[in-house]
Amino acid sequence: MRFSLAALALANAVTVLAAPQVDPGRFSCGAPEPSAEHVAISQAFAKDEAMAIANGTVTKRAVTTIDVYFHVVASSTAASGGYLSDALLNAQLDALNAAYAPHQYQFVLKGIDRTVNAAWAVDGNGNELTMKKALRKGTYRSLNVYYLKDMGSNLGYCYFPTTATAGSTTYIRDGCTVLYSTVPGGTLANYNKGHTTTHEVGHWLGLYHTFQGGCTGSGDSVSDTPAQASASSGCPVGRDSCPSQAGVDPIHNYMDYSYDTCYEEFTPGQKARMDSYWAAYRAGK
Ligand SMILES: [Ca+2]
Ligand SMILES: [Zn+2]
Repeated sequence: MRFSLAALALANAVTVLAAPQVDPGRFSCGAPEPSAEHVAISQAFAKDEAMAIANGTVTKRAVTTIDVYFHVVASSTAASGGYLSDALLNAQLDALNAAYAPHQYQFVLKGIDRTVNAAWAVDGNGNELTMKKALRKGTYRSLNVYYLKDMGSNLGYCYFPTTATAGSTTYIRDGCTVLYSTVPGGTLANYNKGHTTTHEVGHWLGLYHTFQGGCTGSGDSVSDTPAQASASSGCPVGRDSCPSQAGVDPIHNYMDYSYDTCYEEFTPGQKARMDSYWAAYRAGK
């Protein structure tokens, strides 16, 4: 992860003063570093998933349908203020569905709302919970995505599934915050095919970055994503940042940091992990 939660808060505190622009050459995700406890849960899932494969007892799932609420939080009603149109948001939904359809996840758009609030439209200045208290819809199995005008140096962040009591801070905070210009047809070059949202929703479904943990140890706790020393940038075909480990870097994986046009897949192991987290933490909630 590029940012710990504390570092993220600090970076964003600086953002308020300096307002650095996103480096268009670089993807950057602000999802929090998974806790040791969360990694232990992923490791336990990994064991169960491997055993199910070995025993031939993998549960065949029907399509999982996920209700989605898109919240546009803009600084003005101008397109340049982040005021996304229905057409752009529908294109975003299509991109998300195209990425997840091979893994039996379907996203159904339940609502779009738009808020013009210059303070809320800038991430990291202490308004996250207030904004989400006002806007969040559905339950813990519903996906809420907040499209903001200004995310500082990040393109997005999202929270991992965990135990969350309705009404708690953890519950209210749940969801994804994404830079408005990353939607298909958006203005952010190289990252405007909608897959920042695809990447962030991967976190929401329990996935870590493919470069989590670097070359050694349990990495991202998924056995079929090759170990990776650090995030990729662009589309570096053949990159092999852990030469002593099997496989080249998974640069085409949605959980790396590649260009949108370079992203192609989740692995069967990641699909199994999303299913494990969904069943344990979000289904029926
Ligand atoms: Ca791995
Ligand atoms: Zn990420």
